[in-house]
Amino acid sequence: MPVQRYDAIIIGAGMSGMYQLHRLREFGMSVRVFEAGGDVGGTWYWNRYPGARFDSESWSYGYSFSPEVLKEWEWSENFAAQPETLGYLNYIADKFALRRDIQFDTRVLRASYDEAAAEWEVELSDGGRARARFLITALGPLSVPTMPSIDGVDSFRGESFHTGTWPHHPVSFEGKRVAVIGTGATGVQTIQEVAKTAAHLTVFQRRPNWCAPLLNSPIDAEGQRQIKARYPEIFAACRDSHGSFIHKADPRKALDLSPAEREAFWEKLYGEPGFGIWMGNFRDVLSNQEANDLLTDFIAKKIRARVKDPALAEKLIPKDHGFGTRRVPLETKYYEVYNQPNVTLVDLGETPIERITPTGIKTAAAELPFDMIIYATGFDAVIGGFNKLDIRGAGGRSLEEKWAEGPRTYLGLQVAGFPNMLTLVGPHNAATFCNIPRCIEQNVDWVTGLIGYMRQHNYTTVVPSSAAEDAWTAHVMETGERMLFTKVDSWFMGINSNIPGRQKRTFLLYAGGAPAYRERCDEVAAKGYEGFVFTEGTRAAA
Ligand code: NA7
Repeated sequence: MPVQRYDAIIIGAGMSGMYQLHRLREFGMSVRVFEAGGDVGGTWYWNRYPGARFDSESWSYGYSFSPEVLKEWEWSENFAAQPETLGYLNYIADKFALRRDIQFDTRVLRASYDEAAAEWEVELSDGGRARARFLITALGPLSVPTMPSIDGVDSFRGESFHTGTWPHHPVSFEGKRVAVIGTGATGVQTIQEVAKTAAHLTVFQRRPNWCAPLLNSPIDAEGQRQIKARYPEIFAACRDSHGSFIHKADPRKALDLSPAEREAFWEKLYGEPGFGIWMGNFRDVLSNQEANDLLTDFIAKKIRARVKDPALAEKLIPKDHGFGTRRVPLETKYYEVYNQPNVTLVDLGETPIERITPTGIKTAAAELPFDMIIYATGFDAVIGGFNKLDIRGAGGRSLEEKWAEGPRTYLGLQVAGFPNMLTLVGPHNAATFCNIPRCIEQNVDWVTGLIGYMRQHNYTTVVPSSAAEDAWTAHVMETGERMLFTKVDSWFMGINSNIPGRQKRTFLLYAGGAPAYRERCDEVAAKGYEGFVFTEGTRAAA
């Protein structure tokens, strides 16, 4: 097969890859997107599990770049379900005729930098190869599902699915004995849905998470009108908030208030939709242990009030971390599910799983028969997609080896030694801890600006200096240190019990907040891309 040649290769046709393709077309560049899935959508293409939906307000989640899209598209609910989001991304792909530049069902297996030609070459799962000056990774931070490292997983003879690779055909739970392993944000959404129809649902919980009410609702015609009128205000509010959600931290400190004042505020937040209780709380609750303990006690009381069996309630209350220090799953009657006669909780702390058998799951206490096992066991987060790719930079250096002790980047967008590779939503980038499309737009607009600048100046390559990379990495660690979530095991910290070597904490996100991150990116650009090194001239690039 002849080598295909482009100006830029984008890996992934999810929200970031789609928008990057759209923006690079402005330069008249030839761009090719390679996508492992059969269509656009990324996360929303793969995660079709029952109950999958936004925890972001729908109208704060969509792209903001097109006034026409904002006028045309209407979300049916304040927190839309996965089929609607996938429908939205299909509508975007149609509207901007994106598919003609996307090659589906094609996984990039390897990417290597050819220094002499100043080009990237990728090897594709269809046996083809492609070359381009720019390599833009749009891999998604949660795109490599991980199965549990439990003996016998392959031996089960019933139906079994990982939530992140859910089948396209309808799956019925009716009359079935279903097991769900995992109680993260995904497990919680799945459990609520499966409990409605399964003959019996058994939840295998290793560690509970702190969940809070989603309080979803439909959007009526008047609501649609108001949302459309308020879009500029909505996006301005997101721009201004730490995580780009419409929920902005309250400037007061919990510890400065009386218990009655605190409780009243928390009651209000607990009764409101979305992430307000996490992102819109007092400004010290995620950084000060004493403040966090008070909030944690408040949420524990709520759980005790909602679960009828007190012993069961205690099992559902996390004891190893405070509220908000891991990803908060938003729920719709999740705790009430455990009051149903067809639902059982197995606490793996008391009775660990010994193995999966051909007919079910054997714990330390019993052998339980199942018709279906659902693995909601999470992802090789943030760096998993990069490691899977086998990326080789200048001098053949492996990115996985470079990141063996944790990621090192400049602005979470580029890596020293990997010229012209740009990492959308990469590690140490604010987009990883964000109402993600808001930060995706910032990332893509910034990368587009950089490429435009290079074209203007006839620059062939861009790469960060080691000093810039060192300084950014130190800054990421320093901002992380202030937050309680860096003291707790979670995927934020690169912990994955199912992957050898991933038991040591290394901070994968950026905790300085989206506004500060955007300011820093803008400042770097305004100073002629300070910290980046360019080479001039036209080499044999596409
Ligand atoms: P998470 O948040 O990583 O949750 C995975 C869950 O699976 C969690 O409860 C784990 O328990 C559990 N798990 C993982 N491996 C095992 C084994 N071997 N045995 C038992 N239980 C296990 O992934 P999600 O998909 O829920 O959410 C990922 C993100 O997607 C989420 O934050 C949203 O932003 C969207 P643990 O807590 O590690 O003890």
